[in-house]
Amino acid sequence: MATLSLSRRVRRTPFSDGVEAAGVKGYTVYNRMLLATVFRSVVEDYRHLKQAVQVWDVACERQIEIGGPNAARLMQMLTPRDLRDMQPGQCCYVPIVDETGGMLNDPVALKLAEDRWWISIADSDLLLWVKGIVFGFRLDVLVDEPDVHPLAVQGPKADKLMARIFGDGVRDLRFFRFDWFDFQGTSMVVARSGYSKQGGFEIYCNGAANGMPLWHALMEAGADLDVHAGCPNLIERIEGGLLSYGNDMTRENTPHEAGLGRFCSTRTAIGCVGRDALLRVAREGPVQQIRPIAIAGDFPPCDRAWPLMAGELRVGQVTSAAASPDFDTGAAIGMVRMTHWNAGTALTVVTPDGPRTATVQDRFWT
Ligand code: THG
Repeated sequence: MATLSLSRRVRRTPFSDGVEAAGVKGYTVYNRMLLATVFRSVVEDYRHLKQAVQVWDVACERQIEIGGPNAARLMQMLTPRDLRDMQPGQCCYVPIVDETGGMLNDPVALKLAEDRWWISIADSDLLLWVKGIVFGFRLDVLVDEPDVHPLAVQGPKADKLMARIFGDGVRDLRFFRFDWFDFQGTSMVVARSGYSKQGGFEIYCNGAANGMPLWHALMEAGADLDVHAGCPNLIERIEGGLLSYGNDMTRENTPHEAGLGRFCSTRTAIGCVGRDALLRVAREGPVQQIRPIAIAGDFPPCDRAWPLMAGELRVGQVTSAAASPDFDTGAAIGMVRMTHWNAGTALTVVTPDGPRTATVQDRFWT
């Protein structure tokens, strides 16, 4: 395979030196920034993630800071999730939709204060949409990218490692809650969250200059815990049903199609720009939806949508797939039309290496 040429348009992160020194073997580009995809091998990384602790450079989860008197109003314009009960110190997974109800992003929102929020974005230029809304509605807020860089600490030994750096207080954090903790004199947000089902934290590293000191501190403190550099793991995230924006859903899909209806409360999300469109689709129900799919036999890496067929009829597509060692199956995420989305339905997925049997599952593999 050819290599991907780097340039200034593909940004390094404050942790890139550490990622390179740890022997990164593959990258993708996410929000125009480097994101590692493999260190030892995807399978070795997967096994290690499930039994030890990893430090992930996820600085590509760029932050959008929204500050000012209209901050809460703006946030509710962006998402069909009802944010009225959200408290400072809480994280929320929030589908972001346009005026047609199409998904623009699926970030984690952090409420720092009534008038100050961060949006920790997936891979799309959400900043431009937010700035357009602010200008068009003449909102009284400032929008920018703060000097804040997420570093995830994931795996069963994450609590132990994090307590050594930030103190036992981190152990008391509940899922999707955050608080401020000191690192070498700088206060940083630490949340119990992250893009794996193995448990762990995300440190919102305050100041790029603190990036490598934080990286080294975690690596040194975790030596006896077998800490290793890692990254979001393809196999583990598919097993767990964690969606990837741009792969598993795009602007063509509503949150309901993406299976994110449980994060929408469209009726009470007053002010959401996609509210009318979503009220319509929520009443009718989606005609296609994300499903876990088991694929029999081997298959190549999934770098494009693979058609899902019922005989001659195209009834959906597979958008993420990987062989699962622990569940001894091909694990995949697909979008399936309602006529064929019931668990147990046997379909054919057309991979570049040929057709394979694909069976709709009733749940993901966790
Ligand atoms: N953490 C932070 N920012 C992010 C991601 C992250 N931005 C980009 C991307 N990931 C956004 N997508 C997701 C997808 C899933 C989850 C978080 C961000 C997630 N989902 C849990 C689940 O589905 O089990 C829990 C959701 C809930 O119950 O609220 O964690 O990972 N900072």
